[in-house]
Amino acid sequence: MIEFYFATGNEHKVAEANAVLSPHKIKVKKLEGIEKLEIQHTNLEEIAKTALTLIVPNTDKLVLVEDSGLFVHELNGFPGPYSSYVFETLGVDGILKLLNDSKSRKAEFRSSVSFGTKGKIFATFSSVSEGTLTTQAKGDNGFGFDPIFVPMWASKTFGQMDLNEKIVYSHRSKALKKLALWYLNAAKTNTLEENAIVVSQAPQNK
Ligand code: ITT
Repeated sequence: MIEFYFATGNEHKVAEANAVLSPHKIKVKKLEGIEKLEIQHTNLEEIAKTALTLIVPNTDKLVLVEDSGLFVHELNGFPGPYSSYVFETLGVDGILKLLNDSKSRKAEFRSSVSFGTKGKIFATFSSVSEGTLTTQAKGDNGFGFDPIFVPMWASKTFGQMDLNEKIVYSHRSKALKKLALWYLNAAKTNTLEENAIVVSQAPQNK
């Protein structure tokens, strides 16, 4: 079993990553002892990469960082990269109120996963899950905006799905699958570092 370490404070993300990556013989553990710092930016990839940049100089573990958000079409993409803060302040009900009179209830979840180790960022993958927002919260599973999001081709919210159903549709599972397929191939062909971005170098002995 290969071990990846997920730098996150969100246990749901770790559980989702394990559900997606265990068929690929990858075990995901929460990275302990190194703080994850999140910059403000409009681009999720930049947020994930920058968070990883601050972690990889201090570890020899294979680390992944994920940044995600809910982008509501009628609200011009709000809350997007600010989803975590908006969930804490306005919550699910706040988003439903903002959408009260809207014609469109289209929304999408986006996810960016950045991966690296030992002062290098190896790769970053992004994915989207398109769907619609309900008029009321349904289901207690998952976290965040799960109770109001129905992914395209489904008839219930993420909040009404168990984890194995959610990962059929979720933005995070799609990005993690890209990571797994890339990693397994790159490890086999010895090309993990082919496009690596070096963020810190080991001190040189003089
Ligand atoms: P870490 O930063 O510690 O990884 P977090 O939960 O704060 O955990 P983000 O900064 O990526 O994660 O914030 C994403 C927010 O977007 C999250 O708090 C939810 O409100 C929402 N979100 C993202 N993915 C979601 C999902 O799969 N289901 C429900 N809400 C989600």
